[in-house]
Amino acid sequence: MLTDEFDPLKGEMLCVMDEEGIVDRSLMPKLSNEMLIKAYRTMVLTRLADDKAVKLQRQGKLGAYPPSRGQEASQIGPAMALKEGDWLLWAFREMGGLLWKGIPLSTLYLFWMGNELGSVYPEGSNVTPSVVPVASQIPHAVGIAYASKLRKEKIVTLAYFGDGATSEGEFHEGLNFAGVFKTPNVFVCQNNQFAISTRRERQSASPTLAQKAVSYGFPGILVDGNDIFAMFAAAKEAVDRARKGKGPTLIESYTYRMGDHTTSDDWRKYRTKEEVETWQRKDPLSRFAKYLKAEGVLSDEGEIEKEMSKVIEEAVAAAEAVPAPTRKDVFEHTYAEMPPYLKWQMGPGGERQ
Ligand SMILES: Cc1ncc(C[n+]2csc(CCOP(=O)(O)OP(=O)(O)O)c2C)c(N)n1
Repeated sequence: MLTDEFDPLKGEMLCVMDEEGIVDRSLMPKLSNEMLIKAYRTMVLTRLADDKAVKLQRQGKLGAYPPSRGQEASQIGPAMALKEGDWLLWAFREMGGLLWKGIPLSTLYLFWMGNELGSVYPEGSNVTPSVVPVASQIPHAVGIAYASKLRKEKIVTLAYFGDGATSEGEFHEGLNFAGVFKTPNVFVCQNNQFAISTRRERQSASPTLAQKAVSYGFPGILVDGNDIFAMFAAAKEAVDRARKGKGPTLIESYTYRMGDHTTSDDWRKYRTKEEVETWQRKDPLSRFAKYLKAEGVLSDEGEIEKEMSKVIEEAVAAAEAVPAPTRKDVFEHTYAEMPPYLKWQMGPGGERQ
């Protein structure tokens, strides 16, 4: 088991492929060429769609947007380990995981445009809407997993959250419950080194975040989050463990947010250009492309980029074609059945302030 081989208490980190190439071939997970290309295409789509979202925000077409540049492997690797029917919960910076799960890009753009229809996902996708209150998705994920356990369903629930989320009560409450009731959860803590401008070192005195799992009584593993293979391998093991009824796992993805916290932030105020450049050299996308080309799985990355740019233009056009939100939407999308006091507040045509 990888969780036995890599001890977070000793600071050991799982890495299959770094920026130089393969570190340890014996750790390479089994993935078909078809899966590899799908993963690469999703990574390219995420990178370009994320850049586009920042541009759209600058043009006044989106509200605030949290860029995910640099975290693509950290998100897509774990999502690749899920099966249809498994649940995925996210915060707000996980575009890659959602695209892998089949959420249309146009829906994600709609969400950032402030349209409630941007939280309506295809039936059966088993993805919950974005939650901005930090860590609030963790108890939800544990609740969903506990329910599936009680119903004896073989479903796994994966939740992403950031390093900042580990300082919230919900993190402790959720993981404590998960440990006691052995819920089928996979917790993916994306340690991108920052909670807005607060550095990881100011978040917790624990040398690693993965080791926090020890106190909850289940395995934790520290993983190179810019390595798609390591992220997939750790998540696959965790998903299999959860599906077999052996309980949860905490994965700390050691990565870096290359861009701003959101489009309202300016990273230059709290970190140096040199630091960012150091991490740019560890880029998960160029690492993966280099490997795929060396293995002869990828020949023309330019062609994929062109194709994905077209997908993005179509998604923007589709999102922009949806009528602008009205004030009524706030009322209509909150409950399956609107309670009387909300009906009163909304007024017959949604006109009451
Ligand atoms: C309960 C709560 N407190 C504060 C905020 C303001 N806030 C938004 S994002 C963020 C930082 C979150 O950091 P982290 O969990 O590491 O995720 P990241 O943004 O790095 O993806 C904060 C403090 C919030 N949304 N919710």
